[in-house]
Amino acid sequence: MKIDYIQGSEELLDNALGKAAKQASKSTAAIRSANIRAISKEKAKIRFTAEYLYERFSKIVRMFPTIEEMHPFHKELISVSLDVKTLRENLGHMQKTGSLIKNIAATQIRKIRKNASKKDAIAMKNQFIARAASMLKRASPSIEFLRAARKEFIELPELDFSLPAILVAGFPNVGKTTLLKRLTGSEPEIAPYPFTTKGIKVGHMEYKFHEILVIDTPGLLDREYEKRNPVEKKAISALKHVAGMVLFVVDPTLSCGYPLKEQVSLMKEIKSNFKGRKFLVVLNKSDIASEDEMKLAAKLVGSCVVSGETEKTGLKEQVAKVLIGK
Ligand SMILES: Nc1nc2c(ncn2[C@@H]2O[C@H](COP(=O)(O)OP(=O)(O)OP(=O)(O)O)[C@@H](O)[C@H]2O)c(=O)[nH]1
Ligand SMILES: [Mg+2]
Repeated sequence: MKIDYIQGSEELLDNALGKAAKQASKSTAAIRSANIRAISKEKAKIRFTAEYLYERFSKIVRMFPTIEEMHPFHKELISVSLDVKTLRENLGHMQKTGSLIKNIAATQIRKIRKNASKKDAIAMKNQFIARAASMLKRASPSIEFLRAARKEFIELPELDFSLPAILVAGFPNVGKTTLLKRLTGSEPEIAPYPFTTKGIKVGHMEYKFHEILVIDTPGLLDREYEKRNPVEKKAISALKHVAGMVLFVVDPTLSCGYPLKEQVSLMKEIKSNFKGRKFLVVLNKSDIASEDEMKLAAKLVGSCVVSGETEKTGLKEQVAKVLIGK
């Protein structure tokens, strides 16, 4: 989702003042009388500063989508990462601040029009800037909230829900993202620590002229929904809202840092919670797993495919066959 960069409050004021000063000089340059020109310039500075700020604030409000109109999947991803009520309140605060600044500007300009001297006009403008600055300072926490919220919105995955999809799930650090890379050739972030993937990442895989989505999800621990962190909750949202096959990744070695028993327990839970889905288990890291580790894992998970750094088992074909059925 596209949302333009949002300036911080200080940057916003600096830009507003800079732009307004330029516009004010330009718009009053033709006035002959030096005194009238100077007074008009102060009025113009007030007007252009207020217009700039009002326009920016309104734009911020317009850029955020209406939560109610979003796809349920996106809606849920947003509500696990931020408080939607606070988002609404902060957007309301933006709109109000913009209008208030505009009103203060109108009052100050009216005062200058009542036969103010050049000195008075400068004082009125300074008063306006001081009030606008203090309002921006007060709006600063809202602006910061919205800057952080923007990051969550732009990270929302763009999905074509009509395409067949593979959801890659499993414990943290078991190699889910590596598998996305193996299946799609994309270059996602992979690292030897848990919770590297913090959002839903999508890759595309082609198989016999079928376009297939491969959706990488953050790692899940074997625990109840209420105890899960927001990053885990995003994975659950994907499983809930994307009607695809589940590719459950198991690390039979201990290199991920989580016992096989817990991984198998999570596997069973996901299988029973998302019944009716095609389900395939991948035993990953076969290149470093011992024969015993592979045997034990295979016994505990039942039917599965094998993957690893040096594995040439036609993983893509095996996975696609389960999904497409040919
Ligand atoms: N030897 C070996 N290492 C692997 C394999 N797959 C992944 N790894 C390593 O395991 C670590 C975790 O890999 P990721 O792909 O980031 O794992 P993930 O499941 O996406 O992790 P999170 O996003 O944190 O949940 C990295 O150091 C990878 O290089 C494999 O088949 N063999
Ligand atoms: Mg990952």
